[in-house]
Parts: sequence; structure tokens; C-alpha cells
Amino acid sequence: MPNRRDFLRASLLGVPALGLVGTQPQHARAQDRAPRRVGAPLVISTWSHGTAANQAAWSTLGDGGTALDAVERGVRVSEADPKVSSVGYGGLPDRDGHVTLDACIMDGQAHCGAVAFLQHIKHPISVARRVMEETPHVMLVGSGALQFALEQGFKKENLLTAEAEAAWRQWKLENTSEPVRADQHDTIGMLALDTHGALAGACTTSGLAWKRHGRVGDSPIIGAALYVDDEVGGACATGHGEAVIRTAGASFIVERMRAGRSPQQACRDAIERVVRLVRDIPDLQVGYLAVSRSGALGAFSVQPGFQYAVRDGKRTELVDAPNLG
Ligand code: SD4
Repeated sequence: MPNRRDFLRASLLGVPALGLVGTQPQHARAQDRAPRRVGAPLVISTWSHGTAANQAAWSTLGDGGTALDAVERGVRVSEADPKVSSVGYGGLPDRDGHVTLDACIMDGQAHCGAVAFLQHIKHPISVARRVMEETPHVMLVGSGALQFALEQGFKKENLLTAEAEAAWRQWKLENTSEPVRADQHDTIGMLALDTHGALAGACTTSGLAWKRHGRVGDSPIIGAALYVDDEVGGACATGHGEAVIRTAGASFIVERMRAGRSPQQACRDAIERVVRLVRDIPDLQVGYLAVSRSGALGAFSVQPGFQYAVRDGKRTELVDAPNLG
């Protein structure tokens, strides 16, 4: 049965009927018992370019499409946009001038696929989905991922735009130190809930600018930048990938929700954990988003500045995430 909070949420969202499905296992704890929301889709994603990505995802969700199709379609918008300088085409390169991409995709039934250190393919998220659906593996990397993408019919392209190359040349003139740009955070992570009550998520990035050649961040790692479980909810990450990997960010958030924490509390717990455990990364920034199976949202970051985009039946919003200040 819908609880009072879900009833209020449905009324606030103007949702005419809140359909509920699924039976609960005996051992289910508080958050597990939150009813699954069916019929009222939503999508959230990181950063301001998430607004356009959400719109594309929404056109799939609004037509009754699956959350999995929605997140793939959504993040492809950022991948194709040359103005988004840390995702796909137009992404800033590594210290040797190569654009190398990381991406993963996951549904709420533990199906997932990922690519890492992939070059020359504009839509790594779609390659990740093919890994999930066309191979017995979860992750392909580097030349193996490229070979697979070409076999699957993806086109080999130059992803280094003139602007990104100019920025790299400028950086080379000015910098001799370890190449990590701390202010460069606009990886897209996206979570969607569809009209059937199913969840999915996607994450795609060119990673930290000026990184060492071969460096892989959190974004293609299931459990770090993304985790989704239809019984509980999903979470995704942006920010310093090393810190997210070291603290198993998205997986930690989903398990906190399973234990009864709200998405908001769980995101805060994960940020407090990062700050407690990762003391050796200067100017650390990490941002998390989460959604529960009943459609409750959470967001939190280490520092101010992290924004996320929300789209549901009522809202198209860009929101400042709460943070530790
Ligand atoms: C990474 N998490 O490769 C990514 C970087 C980023 O917004 O920009 N996140 O570590």
C-alpha cells in the first residue's frame, strides 16, 4: 500500500494514480518496504548540461519507454555536445593530448556494461550498453574496447576539437606538475525511474583533464560511479574519481538506503565518509545523486558548486546540491 509520504508526493506531483507492484521479502528493512513507484517517471542528472540530457531522457520516459533506453539516450546528448568539455566529443584530453573516454550503464536487475580508456568513439555509453547486451563481460578497455566498438558498427572519429587542443597546448606551456585539473568536474551521471517502476543509470566522461595516459577514473566502475538496484534505488557520482573509487561511493549509498537511510541521508553519509577517509587529495570535490525506488531524491557534495538537473511530470529544475561548505 502507498504510505503517507508517497501519497503526498503523488498529490504534489499531480500524479493521478500511484500504482504499486512487487512483494517484499521477509528480511526487508525500512527503505526496502518503501513502495515502488509505478506510473510517475523521473530523471535526474549531474550539472547544468544535465538539463538538456534529461529532456532527451524524458521523451523516452514520457512515451512509456524504459529507464535503460532513457538514460542511454539522455547522456548521448552530453557526449555529442562539443561545449561539454569533460564528456565525449569536445572532452579535454590527457597530458599527451589524447581524448580517452570512460562510461558505464546499469539497470535495476544487476545487468551492466562498461568501457574504459576508449578512444575515437563519440558515444561510449552505447558501446557500454553493447558490452552489456552482446557479450558475457561487464567491461572492455582500451584497444579491445575500440575493436569491439568497430565490430559493432560504431564509427572511428577524431574527438579532439580545436578548442580542446588549444586548451591542452596552453596547459602544457604553463604546467610542469602532476597533471590533474581539480576544477574540471562535469561528468554526466544520470538516474531514471520509468513508468513501470524500473530504475537505470548511466555515467560517461572524458575523465580528469590532463590525467596520465591510461588513467581510468570512477566513471566506468560499477559500484563506484554508479549502482542501481530496483529493490532499493540508485546512485551516481561526479568529481575526483580516485576518491569515489577508494570509498565505493555509489554502492555505499545504495547499501545505506537498503539499511533504511533516505537518499538524501545516504548521499550525505557517503560525502562524510569520503572526507573522513580521503585526506590526501587537495581541493577535493565529489558530488553524489541518489533516487529511491519510490522516487525520493538525494544529493550532496563536498564543496559548494555542485548542481543537478531534475525532470519529472511537473518539474524541469536545476538545483544547488547541499554540501559540507
Ligand atoms: C573522473 N569522475 O574521471 C571523473 C571526473 C569528473 O565530474 O569530471 N567528474 O574522475
